Amino acid sequence: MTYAIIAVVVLVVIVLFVLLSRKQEQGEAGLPSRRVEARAKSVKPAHLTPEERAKEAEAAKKDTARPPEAGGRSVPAPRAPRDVAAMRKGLAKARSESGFLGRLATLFAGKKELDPEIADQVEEILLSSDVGVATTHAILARLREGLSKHELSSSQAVWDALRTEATRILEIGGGRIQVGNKPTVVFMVGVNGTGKTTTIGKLATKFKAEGRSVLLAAGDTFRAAAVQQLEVWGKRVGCEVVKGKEGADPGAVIFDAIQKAKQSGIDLVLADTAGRLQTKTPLMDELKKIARTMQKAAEGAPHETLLVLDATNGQNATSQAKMFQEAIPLTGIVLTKLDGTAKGGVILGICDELKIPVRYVGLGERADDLREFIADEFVEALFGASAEETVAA
Ligand SMILES: Nc1nc2c(ncn2[C@@H]2O[C@H](COP(=O)(O)OP(=O)(O)OP(=O)(O)O)[C@@H](O)[C@H]2O)c(=O)[nH]1
Ligand SMILES: [Mg+2]
Repeated sequence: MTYAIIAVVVLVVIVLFVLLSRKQEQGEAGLPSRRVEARAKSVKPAHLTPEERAKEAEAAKKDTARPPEAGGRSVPAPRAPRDVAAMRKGLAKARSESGFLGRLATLFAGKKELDPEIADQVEEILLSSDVGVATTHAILARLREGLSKHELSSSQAVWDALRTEATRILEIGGGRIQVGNKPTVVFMVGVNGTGKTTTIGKLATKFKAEGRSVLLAAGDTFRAAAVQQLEVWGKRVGCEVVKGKEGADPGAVIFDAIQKAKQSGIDLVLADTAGRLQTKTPLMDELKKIARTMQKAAEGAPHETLLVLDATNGQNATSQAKMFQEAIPLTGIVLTKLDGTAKGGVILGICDELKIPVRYVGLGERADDLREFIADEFVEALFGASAEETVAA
């Protein structure tokens, strides 16, 4: 009898022990957010080398864009995505006092109470920064809604809302060319002077540095200078340039280039085209014809059709994008000369209205002034505080 009681007690203790340990496991599993939070807290901001810090400090001197302070509280800068410093330096004009972001920052700086007219003032800045009417109104509708519901009660909240909107608009894909096919054929199009040939040189530099073989096709056969410009890049980067006689059929030149690339096992063909034709053929018809010839040379070619737009053209760049999009299927945009404009809002309008992803942005004339477009990095470079500002805050 005594043994039976002891056996029952031991059994009860074992069952209780098993039940308790299970509950504990469930309890831990039920707190994922706390664990994520703890992990997030332990993530340190990306470490900057002394060189990068010096660069940031230099850029920050001319720089006025920074998140405002909410009621005197300094706001920690979000974790920096990779190499924001270089992007920020290229966007210095947009962040300057008279620039797109600089003007927005000035509007909010040091304000504890929000002016009821703030939405109108934001609207004026967005419109005059080439964001475009439709996109400005879409952003403003959300902002006004938040303000009327008192969800956006501080300048920091409005700033954050604007930043979130920018990220939402820009996160439609984009980023680098995928070199899947051999050869991957990239067709560069755009009106004259936007930076097609320069971008080809920059792209060739980038891909050669990654160990890819690159061939350049001189599809702008209408000007001898255009071929020479490409040859200079070819020499500099160390890749072959396939060209025809002046006035030759651009499609035929690009066809030859693709054939050559196939025979030599080249990874990437970058095909240049004219932005303005000296013949009677309209530009869009000529480009459609070249694309058809490319298809005959390699299956699926062109694998990328990149429209090169000059950011300093403002709203004209948006009209060009619409025009090209109607004529040929575009796979992405390269937005050049962002370093040369204080506006820079055109990128928001294009992504929002046309939904064409941005693959690269041009931030200068040098070979390494082409940056792969990453929405997070771009938004951080525009809206985020630089290292110096964060230290000062
Ligand atoms: N500041 C700055 N200048 C650039 C950028 N990209 C190109 N450029 C300059 O813009 C000018 C025109 O560039 P090109 O590459 O010749 O333009 P394109 O589209 O080939 O012109 P066409 O052949 O006439 O159609 C050159 O002086 C380039 O150095 C950039 O991102 N920033
Ligand atoms: Mg050119």
